[in-house]
Amino acid sequence: MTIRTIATQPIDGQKPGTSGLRKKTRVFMQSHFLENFVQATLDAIGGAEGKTFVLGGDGRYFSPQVAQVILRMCAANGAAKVIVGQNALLSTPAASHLIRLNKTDGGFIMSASHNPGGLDEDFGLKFNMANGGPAPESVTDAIHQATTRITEYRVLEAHDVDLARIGATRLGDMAVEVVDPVTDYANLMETLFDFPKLRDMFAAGFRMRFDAMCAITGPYATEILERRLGAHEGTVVNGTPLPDFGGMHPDPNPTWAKDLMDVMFAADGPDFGAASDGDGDRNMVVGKNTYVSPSDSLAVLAANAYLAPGYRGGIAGVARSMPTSAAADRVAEALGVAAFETPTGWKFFGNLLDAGKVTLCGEESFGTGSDHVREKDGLWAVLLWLNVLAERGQTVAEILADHWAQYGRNYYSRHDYEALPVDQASAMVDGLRTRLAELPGTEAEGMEIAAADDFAYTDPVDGSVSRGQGLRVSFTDGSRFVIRLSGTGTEGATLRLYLERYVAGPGGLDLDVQEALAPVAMAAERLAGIRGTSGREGPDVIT
Ligand code: VG1
Ligand code: CO
Repeated sequence: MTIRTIATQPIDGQKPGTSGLRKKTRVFMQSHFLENFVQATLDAIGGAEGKTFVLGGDGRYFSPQVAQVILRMCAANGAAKVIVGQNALLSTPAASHLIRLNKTDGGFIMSASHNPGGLDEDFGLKFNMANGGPAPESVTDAIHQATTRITEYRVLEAHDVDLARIGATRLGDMAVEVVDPVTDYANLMETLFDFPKLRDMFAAGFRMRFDAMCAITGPYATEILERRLGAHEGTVVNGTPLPDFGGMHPDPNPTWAKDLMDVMFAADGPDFGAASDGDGDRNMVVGKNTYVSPSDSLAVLAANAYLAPGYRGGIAGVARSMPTSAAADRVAEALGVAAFETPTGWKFFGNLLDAGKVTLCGEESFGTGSDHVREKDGLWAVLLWLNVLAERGQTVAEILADHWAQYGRNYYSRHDYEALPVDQASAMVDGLRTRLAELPGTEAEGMEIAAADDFAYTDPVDGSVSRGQGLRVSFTDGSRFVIRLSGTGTEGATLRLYLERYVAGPGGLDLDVQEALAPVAMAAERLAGIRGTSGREGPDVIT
């Protein structure tokens, strides 16, 4: 087998966003596009010589071809070994676990996560480090730099590796090990949660619906919920991963997982419902007639984690992304543990987790996780909820009500304005940014502005600084809104408006969420003019 060195030129637009490089699939299919990015990644991490990597993804369209290219390029760049999920499948948390379990040098995850898949939809590629977590900004910046200077890439001329067959094989001088994508992950879950207790709960008639949205968690959820925990066959729906996710948008929120919402709010709905996203790192949790906002979910899990065997000793601290509600902070305060506020994106949690400063992390975007891996983990969150339900013997609604009675309630919602013209969206954000300094002390919708800034984060572990992470405006009554542009979209710009209002209780804990937040939304409109400028009547997606 010959190693070929192919001459190439830099291709524009290879800057990784919030979570890896995401583009329209056809863009990834352009000549040299994928190869340039893979070579730039390998160069940016100091080469592949002698290294071991993990490879897998959510099975979306184009993944089988991409997996073969990555294998051939790793071989040509001198890698010692690549561990691949069977059929190139691995959920993002399972990939993170395999990287750590096998003490590898990192891994490639082929996914655009919650973005739709298919020839006319999205593809994505992300590199994770030896700790199992997404490459930090220093590395993604280095990758981007390398893409702007690239002149050649190396690839082995070889036949495709048979990724359907589990076992060891070789590609040139490189070892390839094809592994079952589910087993190691499922075993990890057994160490964290009380499986016998959960089995008893299901045996006693507890009913659940898990919507895998035709994405990667299907096989994981089927193995864990139905086989290992004895939930009824059919508990997992849309359980077969499809290259185009069956035409669905694999984003677990009330809009895109509407089927699940309908079932959970029907008269004879199950006790518990959940959904996860394309690559299995997100979760939506729903009780009978009860939607749990991701910010509340993080807070409830932080308060109750000690009920699960893996967290019996308590948690070291909690971290949340800046736009996530402060509900988790109140729990941290009550527990006497540290609370951290990071920029959006899981890569910012890695250092805190590695340093043992936090045990639980979460984002308002349906992401929750712990120090068991270095990614958010959809099924993990579902299992922790199940463990809490089993221990407390309460419904989801009762647990939420108790939580708010104890800590007060952070009403929370995110309004997304999608596919805006890029210039228009940037102008709105820039316009507000230039006025931030003059806002404190002024009023909007009868509320006084207490503070306004552009969030910057100094990593407490390595001192690195990340600026421009979202505009936040807070009011003297504790309400606030945040505005930032999405870093995962592939078309136009998506503007996210995050709204929050705190009510201490005991009264006012059962308001309609959008009504409770209406004044904050109006203040945001007054200051940022999103509807006025875009001409939109309202957000495209409300979560
Ligand atoms: C979004 C979410 C963010 C999340 C990221 C990746 O980013 O807001 O919280 O970490 O997606 O999630 P953005 O830049 O579009 O707001 V996943 O599950 O799509 O990898
Ligand atoms: Co995801």
